[in-house]
Amino acid sequence: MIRVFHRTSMVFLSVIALLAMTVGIASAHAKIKSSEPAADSTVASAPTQVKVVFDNHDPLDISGSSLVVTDESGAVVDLGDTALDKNDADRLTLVVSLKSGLANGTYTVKWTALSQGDGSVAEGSFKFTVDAAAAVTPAPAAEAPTQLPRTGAGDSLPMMALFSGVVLIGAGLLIRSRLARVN
Ligand SMILES: [Cu+2]
Repeated sequence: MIRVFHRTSMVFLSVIALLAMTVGIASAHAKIKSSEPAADSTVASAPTQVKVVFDNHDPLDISGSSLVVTDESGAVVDLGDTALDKNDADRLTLVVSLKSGLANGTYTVKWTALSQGDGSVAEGSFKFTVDAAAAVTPAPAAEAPTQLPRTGAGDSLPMMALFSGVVLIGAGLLIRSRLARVN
């Protein structure tokens, strides 16, 4: 009886331990530490690459790791050359090149990170926005002329007319007095 109980409790404890380990490992799988462009950021010029630095228990295995960047229509805008950043000795940084001259808009970076240690795969996504100032300026500038004269001229025209009238009357009086003097 004691032996059976012992065995059962060992199995029970093993299951609990396994569950705890699984949960522990799951929460420690690769996650983003930082990125360029940063998640949810807006950049003023089109980036030429996306770099993602991961926080993970082991180096990343490039065979199962990738960055895929898509535009708002879902079209892929990266060059499919995801690689480990050679400058990161920890092998926790992925880099992918982007097509040149990306248009203004919001882009999605979908990442997949395969861990060398336990072969676990983590994935997720984040967005960044390209908003070049030059492409934004013309819109508000085009609206301005249609509104300015209406309100501005409406107030200043009567004043201008009044001022012109005063000047004309003044000039007329001056000319009349001069003519009167001559005669
Ligand atoms: Cu893991």
